[in-house]
Amino acid sequence: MSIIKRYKNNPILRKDNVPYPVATIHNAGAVKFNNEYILLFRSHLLNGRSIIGIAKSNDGFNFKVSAEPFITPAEEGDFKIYEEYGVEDPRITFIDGEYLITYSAYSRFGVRIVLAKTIDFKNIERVALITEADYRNVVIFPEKINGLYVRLDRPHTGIIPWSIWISYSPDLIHWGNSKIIIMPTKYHWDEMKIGPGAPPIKTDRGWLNIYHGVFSTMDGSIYRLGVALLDIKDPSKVLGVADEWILQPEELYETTGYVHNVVFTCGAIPEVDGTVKIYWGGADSVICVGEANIKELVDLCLYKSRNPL
Ligand code: BMA
Repeated sequence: MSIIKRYKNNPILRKDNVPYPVATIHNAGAVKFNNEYILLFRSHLLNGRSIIGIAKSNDGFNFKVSAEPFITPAEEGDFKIYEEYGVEDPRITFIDGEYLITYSAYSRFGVRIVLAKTIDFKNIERVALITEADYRNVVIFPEKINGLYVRLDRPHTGIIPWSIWISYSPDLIHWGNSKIIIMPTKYHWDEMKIGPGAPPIKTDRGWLNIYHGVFSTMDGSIYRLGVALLDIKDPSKVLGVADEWILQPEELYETTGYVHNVVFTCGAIPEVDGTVKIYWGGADSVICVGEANIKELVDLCLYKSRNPL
């Protein structure tokens, strides 16, 4: 049996549930806000560029998409030239009374990460571009550690294979002291590239990091999900990386769509009963949810692990 239990009514959102014209709905950041579950998701427009929409739910399974998109490319100011080709793959972290949103901004100058903030999921304020080109998959930890903000990211450069790094910041704007923490493993399900998925989840045995890994085949790439556990006080210390994936494309809505054979996560919500709801995009076309037991994910990292580097 799979370690992630797919929700019986997957996919929970399809493009037909979006009240404006889109080709896809997928890759959602997720958070609880005032007893509601919020998803910020990526949609391709009918010109192939992406925007970010918002959906709300009382139970984490049945979502309603709001009438208007939540983030569309900036039309003026400093962000405009870096968002020209679209905005993608948002992650959400609640810290210091604010919801931080990190998303990919695409332009002719490459892909950069924008940090935005909201307190009400109605208005957003763009704060800064917090990477140069080329970075993706920035997830911010939900607590400061040793007085600093901490993030995981994935540089997107000529140096391969693309790996997961950690960086620190006193103010969320200036980041440094970067270290590589997890690298793809040769001849393994994640051998081509990996990247952080959901913002890390605090457990009593470490920070749980749900990430994606990619394997290249003659039929294109396969995106799967894996897990790693990082030390609570020093998250640059990897306590374990599970050798086995936790989710792979199997259902028709994951194997067929805008990009086939993709499960990709940007958000997961831990619950008080020790489970976690993991949200993923299926085939870059639909949004799915599944539940896992946090202890089982942690055990997989600790007792069935492979080398991080
Ligand atoms: C990555 C990103 C994701 C996407 C994935 C699979 O590079 O573009 O948004 O889900 O590819 O197509």
